[in-house]
Amino acid sequence: MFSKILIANRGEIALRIIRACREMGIKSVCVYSEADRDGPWLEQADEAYCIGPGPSNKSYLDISRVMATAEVSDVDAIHPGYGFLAENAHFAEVCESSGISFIGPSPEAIRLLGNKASARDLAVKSKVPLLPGTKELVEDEKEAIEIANDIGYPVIVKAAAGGGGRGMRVAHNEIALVNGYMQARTEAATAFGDDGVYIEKYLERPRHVEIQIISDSHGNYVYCGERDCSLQRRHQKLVEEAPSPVLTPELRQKMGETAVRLCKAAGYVTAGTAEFLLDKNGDFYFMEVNTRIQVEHTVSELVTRTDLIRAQIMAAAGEKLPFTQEDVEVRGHAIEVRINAEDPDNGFRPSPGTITDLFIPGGPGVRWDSHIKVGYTIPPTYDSMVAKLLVFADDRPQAIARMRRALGELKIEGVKTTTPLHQRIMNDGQFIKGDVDTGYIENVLLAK
Ligand code: MV4
Repeated sequence: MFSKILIANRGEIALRIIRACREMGIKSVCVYSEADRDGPWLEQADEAYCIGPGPSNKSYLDISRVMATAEVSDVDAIHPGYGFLAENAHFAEVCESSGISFIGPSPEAIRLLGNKASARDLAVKSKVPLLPGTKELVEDEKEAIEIANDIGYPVIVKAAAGGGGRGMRVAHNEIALVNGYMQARTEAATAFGDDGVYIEKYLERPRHVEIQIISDSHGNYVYCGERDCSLQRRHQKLVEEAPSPVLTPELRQKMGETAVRLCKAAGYVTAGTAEFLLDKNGDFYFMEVNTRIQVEHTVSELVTRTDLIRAQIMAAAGEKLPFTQEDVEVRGHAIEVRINAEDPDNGFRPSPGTITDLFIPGGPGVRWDSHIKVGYTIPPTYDSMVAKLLVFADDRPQAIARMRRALGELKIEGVKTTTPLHQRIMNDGQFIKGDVDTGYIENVLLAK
């Protein structure tokens, strides 16, 4: 097992990884930027080193600064968390060639699955259900029109190098397609330095259901149930829950086995998430694999009683997973809300600043994953998520009641947060019925 791990991240996920390390008897080393000098998570780490100025490209994304600290502090492994360098195949390669374990997938698996077109190709070969669409990249608008006529409108043009909703254009007719095709290519070239695009049939207002998988280098693959992440705004998730209100045990098993089949075909070892869209008929379609630990991994931890960060570390160290598929049953119901320092009444504008008062919810079935404390100044430099509030209960109605209670206890003064919006969601009739989809927040709740 490793004796020391460097955490190339910040905030709540840095603290989450520190906690796993401490429980495993592993020393933790944090790197941080000048904007994060007062980060409360740094006090919890065994060592912390400033590696540069606030802007991410001069600190958290600067591979040479991260690696120099890894060498000097003599760590065995690096945990990238999510965001920053987590899905950077080159970084994983640099770690490997420096004799430091990257706690994540191999560079080959990141490349294969990170490109949505090659992931789609692998899905076809692995008999994973997909929406009708292209087998190869679409080279010109004439070809785009032919494909769209073939599969029928509406269609969606997606950047192969994109993901998480970036570089997509929906088209309901030929004129929109010709425009969307060019826009998607231009946007992809600028954003990702790769203008490859593919086309798929567009599914209107699906549910977003993703499968958590974890595997080790001994060929053990386990799926840890699903998460329903349909409540999003502009591709930013607001609420995640497990199990999905609409999945049957049969469908869960089918989606789980599908996700495992795909990850096995990719030679994927570590935690990962296969994202699917689910339609009204209960048919599911593969979208993409997120080759990292995700923000909402916590929801799956609660319903499967696993520790996914611990499992990730064990897998990276060459050990066997501490559980098998037979051990992992989904029990009870978990809900997570993301508390962002944003003003929901003003277009979700970031609301950085100093926390002047704080009451953290607790009691039965409540989990608080956050790095904030009174007196801490949330910098404007990074993502606005400041806490994940989770509840766990026997069933969904009790989990919702518990979340209402926990949100009622929560007090964060000094900055605006998404807490009032979450109160509204937990009291919304349609959410309570479980009758929501990916368009719900923008088209229904915020339009009310
Ligand atoms: C789609 C889709 C409808 N049809 N693909 C957005 C994130 C990316 N992973 C896939 N996305 C979508 N792909 C087809 N063929 C609708 C979305 C989508 C969406 C997906 C999940 C959660 C929220 C969403 C919001 C808008 C669009």
